Amino acid sequence: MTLTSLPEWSNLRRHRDSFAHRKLRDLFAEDPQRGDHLAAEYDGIYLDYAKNRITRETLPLLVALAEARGLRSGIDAMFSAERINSTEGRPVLHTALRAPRGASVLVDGDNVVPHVHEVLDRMGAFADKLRRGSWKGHSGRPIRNVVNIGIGGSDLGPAMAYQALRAISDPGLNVSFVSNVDGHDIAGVLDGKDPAETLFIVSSKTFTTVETLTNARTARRWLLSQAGSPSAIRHHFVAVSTNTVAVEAFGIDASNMFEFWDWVGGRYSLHSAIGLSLMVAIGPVNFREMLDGARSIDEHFQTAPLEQNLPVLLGLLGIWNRNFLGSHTHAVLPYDQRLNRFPAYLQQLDMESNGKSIDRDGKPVAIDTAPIVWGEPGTNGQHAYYQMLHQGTTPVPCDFIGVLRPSVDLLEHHELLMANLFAQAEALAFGRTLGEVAATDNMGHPEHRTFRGNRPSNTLLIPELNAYRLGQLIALYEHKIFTQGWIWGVNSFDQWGVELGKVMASRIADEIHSFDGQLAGHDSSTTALIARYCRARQEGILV
Ligand code: G6Q
Repeated sequence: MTLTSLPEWSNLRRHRDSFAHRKLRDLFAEDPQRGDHLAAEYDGIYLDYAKNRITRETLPLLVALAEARGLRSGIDAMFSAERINSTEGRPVLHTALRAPRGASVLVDGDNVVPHVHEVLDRMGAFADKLRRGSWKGHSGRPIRNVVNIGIGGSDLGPAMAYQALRAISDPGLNVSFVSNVDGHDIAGVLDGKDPAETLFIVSSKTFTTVETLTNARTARRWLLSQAGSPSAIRHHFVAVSTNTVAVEAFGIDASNMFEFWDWVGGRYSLHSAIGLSLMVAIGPVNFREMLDGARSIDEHFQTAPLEQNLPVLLGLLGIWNRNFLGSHTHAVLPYDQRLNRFPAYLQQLDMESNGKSIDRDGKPVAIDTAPIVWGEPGTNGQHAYYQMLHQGTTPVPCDFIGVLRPSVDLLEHHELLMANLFAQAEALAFGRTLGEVAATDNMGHPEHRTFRGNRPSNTLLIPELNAYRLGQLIALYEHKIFTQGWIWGVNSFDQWGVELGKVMASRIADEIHSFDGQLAGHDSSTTALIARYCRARQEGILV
């Protein structure tokens, strides 16, 4: 049966229509305990979802939909290594990356957990050596700069987590990330660094990604321009990949390679060796705490009843907002500057996973799938796009994320920060009526100073931001996305749109390279653009 022909789907539509005229204001007024009832908590994470446009009847109906779509068996299928990534014929096992030593997850009869821990141990030994200063560069000096070269899933996770956990990072090591093929990226990172003290971690699952290989070749030339002999490479380059042959072909010794596996999707790979740069920064103990945090949510996702299951709740509320209330976008608003890359990280995780319009059976989907995910840390966004959140024509469901205890001793700042978070969620939900405006001021133009309210949000509160809590947050959203993808019936674990992008530019790059005034085979707009660029190049306008 298709999703929209399920009785559970129709029940939800009827339910929506039954209270469409009631606003969040009314719902709160009718149910004074709403804030306590529409909330859930697990292992320190508190989720308030009372400011969604739901009643107490909504959740059971959403859970019934999840059950009708076999969410429970989908979760079991993922954890037990069934090949749920059907278009690539692979299991989906980022959860095995945080399984404890001694656990068993079988892929083709082979327990992958010992391999996971073997690589984690090698990563730990390497990270310790770097952090102690006993890994030396070609001239015998210790490494002070670590540069991760990778893109997409091989960049966003470690870069986001490094920002989040800088407070516990080794101050003696300068960790940077290069992703863009735009030379300004690597040039900016290399500027002022000494090759003799710099180590590159080339992170690429496939080791064929043109951006990463181009940056890695530039880094190699930069090193060799000082070091001279290619024998220096082994002191300054390590690789993280599934592709040993390509790593060796690049000139990196297999003993300097940290492996992961094709059952780890790029955007789900932070907890694999792709997290090596992060582990170097925060140390192996903290890295394992991040895995522990993620495992805590994995266990919760597997075992908690659906109506108390945090990732399931987030997923179901997302479906409610997307499919029943027609929201096109979803804002992630961390009220914590350390999480400033978290929205970008989630953007990939969510939009690359569920940005699909063909279902698992190869048929076009009949519903909207992934919303546009975006966001910025508060309070900065308040002085920019929140205007539209409050008074624009398109309601945007928001996730506010707050951290109870900051890691800097500036209480005045933190209290203002948290006050702003609470105030924004409240203002979005309740708005401000004409009567309220008139009662509080008479500055004129009262109609411009009213706010319709009724704008939904979740608020997540975590006790502090450390490696464990970050691991929890990551797994929470990973499983939220799984929940939605499973119910929508899409494969959340392939990315053919990304693959397309990887091959599209190469033909034009060749044409630019051998441009002789003639271009064939493109539309008139593309031809004019390429020709304009090539002429600028010929005229020496480009440096
Ligand atoms: C992630 C995507 C994509 C990928 C990058 C880098 O799920 O597949 O973002 O991570 O394209 O790929 P490589 O790691 O193979 O270089």
